[in-house]
Amino acid sequence: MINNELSKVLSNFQIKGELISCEPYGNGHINRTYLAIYSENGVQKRYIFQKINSKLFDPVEKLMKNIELVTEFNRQKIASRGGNPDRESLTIVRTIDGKTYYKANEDDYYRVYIFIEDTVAYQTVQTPKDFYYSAIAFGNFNNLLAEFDASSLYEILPRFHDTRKRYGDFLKALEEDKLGRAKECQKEIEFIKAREHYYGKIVDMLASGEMPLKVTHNDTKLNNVLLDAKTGEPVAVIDLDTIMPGSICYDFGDSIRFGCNPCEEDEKDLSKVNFRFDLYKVYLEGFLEALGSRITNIEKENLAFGSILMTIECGMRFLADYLSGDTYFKTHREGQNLDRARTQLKLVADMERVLDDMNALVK
Ligand code: ADP
Ligand code: GN1
Ligand code: MG
Repeated sequence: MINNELSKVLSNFQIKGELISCEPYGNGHINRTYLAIYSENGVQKRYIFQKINSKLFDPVEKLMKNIELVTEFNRQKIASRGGNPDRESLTIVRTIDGKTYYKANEDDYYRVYIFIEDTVAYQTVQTPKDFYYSAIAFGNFNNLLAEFDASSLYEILPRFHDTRKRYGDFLKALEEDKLGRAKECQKEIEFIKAREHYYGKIVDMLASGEMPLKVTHNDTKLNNVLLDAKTGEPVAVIDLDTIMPGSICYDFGDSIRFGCNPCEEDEKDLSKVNFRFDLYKVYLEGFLEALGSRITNIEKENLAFGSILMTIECGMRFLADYLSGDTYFKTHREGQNLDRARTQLKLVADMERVLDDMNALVK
C-alpha cells in the first residue's frame, strides 16, 4: 500500500512515471529513508526518498546547499576523469519548482536522490576486501574534499566531533537522568568518566594548528559507502549531511569504530564484540594508499588514537541518548541505545590493549 501523504509529497519532485511502491529502507539512525519505485512505460526506476531530520539539520536550506555544492563539485570531477557521475555520486532530484528539497509542513522536509543500482551498503564487514575498498572510497573522498572550497560550506552541526563538548553533553544528561536510568549503567558511566583525559586531545591540536583542519565527511561508517554488488569495488560515498571542517583522524577513526566490530552496533552479547585487528590493518592499508602524500605525520600519529576517540565518543553519545529518553538516535526496541553504548565501550577497552600495535603498524 502506498501512503497517501508520502505519495502527495513525492508528486512535488521531478520524477516521471507512476509511483508503484514506497517502503522504509536502510539502517540510518538519523533521517527517515524510503525506497520509492516508479514505473515509466513498463520500466522501473528507483529513488531514495528521505524525510530530513530537520530538528537536527537546521536550517535545512543550508544543509541542502552544502550537499548541492559538494555533489556538483564531485560530479564534475568524476565526469572529467571519464566516470559516471550518476553512479559514483549522489544525485539530487529536484522539485518541480527547481529546489533541492520540499517543505511539506512547518517541520517536514523531504529530498530525493537517484537510487544507485547494483550496489550494497553493509552493516558489518563481509570480507576484508569490502573493508579495504571502503577505505579506498573514503580516502579518495577525503582527497576530493581537499580541493573543495571550505569557506563555501555552512557548519550545519557545529562542534560535531568536539569530544570534550560531547562529554559535557553526556554529563548534563547524566545529571538530569530524566528517566532514572543512570542506576542501570554505573559501570559504563565510570568507564567514560575515567577517560576524560582523551577528550580534548584532537580538538586542542586542531585549535593550535598542530593538526590540520580539513573538510571531512565525519560519518564514515561502512553503511555510508556503496560497493558494487558484483565486484565489491567502491562506487559512491553517500550520507553527505555531515560534511564539515574536521580531522582526517575522525574519518579514519569512525570507519574503524564501525567496521572492526564483527557484530552489529547493538549486539547484546558482548563476548562476540571483539576488536578485529586484522581488519584495522586492512583499512589502514587502503586509507594510506588512497591518501598518498595528503596525510601529515601528526595525522598519521593520531590515526590509532582517533579510532579510540571516535569509538568512545559514539559510546557516550549513545549512552547520553539512553539517559535522555532516546530522542536522537532512531531506536526499534527498548534498551537499544544502551546496548549500542556497551558495544562501543567494549571496543574501546579492546583497542586500548593493542594501541601500541595499532600505532606500530602505522609507522
Ligand atoms: P541516514 O542519514 O539516516 O544514515 P543515509 O543517507 O545514510 O541516511 O541513508 C540510509 C541508507 O539508505 C544507506 O545506508 C544506504 O543503504 C541507503 N541509501 C542512501 N542513499 C542511497 C542511494 N542514493 N542509492 C542507494 N542506496 C542509498
Ligand atoms: C549516525 O546517520 P547515520 O546513521 O549514518 C550519526 C553518526 C554516528 C552514527 C552511529 C548526524 O549516523 O554521528 O556515528 O549514527 N549521525 C549524526 O551509528 O549524528
Ligand atoms: Mg547513513
